[in-house]
Amino acid sequence: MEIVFSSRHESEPQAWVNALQQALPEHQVRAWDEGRPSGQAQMAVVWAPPTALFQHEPRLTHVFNLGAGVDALLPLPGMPDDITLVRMEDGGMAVQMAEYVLHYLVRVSRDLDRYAELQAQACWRPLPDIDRDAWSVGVMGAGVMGARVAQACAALDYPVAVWSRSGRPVPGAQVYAADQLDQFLARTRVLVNVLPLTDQTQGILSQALFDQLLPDAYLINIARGAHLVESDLLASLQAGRLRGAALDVFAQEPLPAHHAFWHDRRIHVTPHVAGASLLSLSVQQIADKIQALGRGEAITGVVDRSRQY
Ligand code: NDP
Ligand code: OXD
Repeated sequence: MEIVFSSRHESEPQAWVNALQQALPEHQVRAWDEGRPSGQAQMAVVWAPPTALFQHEPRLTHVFNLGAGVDALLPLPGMPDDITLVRMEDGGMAVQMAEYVLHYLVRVSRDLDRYAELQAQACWRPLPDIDRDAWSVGVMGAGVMGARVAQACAALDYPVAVWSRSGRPVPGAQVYAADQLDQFLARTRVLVNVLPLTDQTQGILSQALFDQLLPDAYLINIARGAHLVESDLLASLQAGRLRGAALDVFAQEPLPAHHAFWHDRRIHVTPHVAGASLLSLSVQQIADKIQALGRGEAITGVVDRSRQY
């Protein structure tokens, strides 16, 4: 079987091709070349592939996405409905997402930015002790990423709740189902978004939602930029409704140099790096799934196109 690799974001695609080939010696793996398509590929491993892939490779049955989110893949024109889309499940990302959230949670709840300011003035001034109960964390999304994030926060004794479509349980966290969003928000001070981007979740991080959080709230968005209504975040910060935000994802990436987020001291910006899929773990996962399919077994991580995740 021929397997093609196509990633617009990968600086070293050959490293992925080599690793996939090593893990799947019984198949032929090659970097997809728009100028020289074979038309014989049955499976593709991709991140933001060109639409020409689907025009020139009509035998594709499975597409493996190198990321967890398939929001950029689903709308690609020309992708046949009968291709099975398989997303990355963890691939080393979940622990990085948990680290990212813990970093900003601890930073805000332990006044670490204020200590940095005090150091600049050579000022030795202990601030009040943490009241951990006042730092309730609410995680939107209880999937692979959300569950790991919630458990990491719970392990540091922060009060944690998760909100998801089905109300899926997460050990150590209070669980809220889709119709309990109001109750979830009313007990949340640090809001973490790890939802997939779908028609239902686009623009969910809005002023109306921020207004329901506990006072002096903080936002951590590590899912997708289009979840956030950017002007509502700025208005909520201005109104003192939110105290700050850590943002890893943006409506436009790279974030334009003139964007207000770069220059607002209450906002921490990172360039979509909260969780990167790691080569060895990702390749092993994809190879295991391709081998399972070869044995006629079912695999996990298949995208439900009607739900868009
Ligand atoms: P999963 O599919 O494992 O989990 C998604 C969760 O969101 C599930 O709990 C699901 O509910 C819930 N959900 C989906 N739609 C809704 C809705 N309308 N209302 C309430 N809950 C909903 O995804 P992952 O955890 O693997 O990844 C989540 C997202 O994180 C990705 O889609 C991607 O956008 C982002 N991401 C960002 C990265 C970065 O570097 N910044 C890295 C990796 C991921 P249910 O459990 O009921 O299905
Ligand atoms: C992903 C991402 O969805 O890296 O995996 O954003």
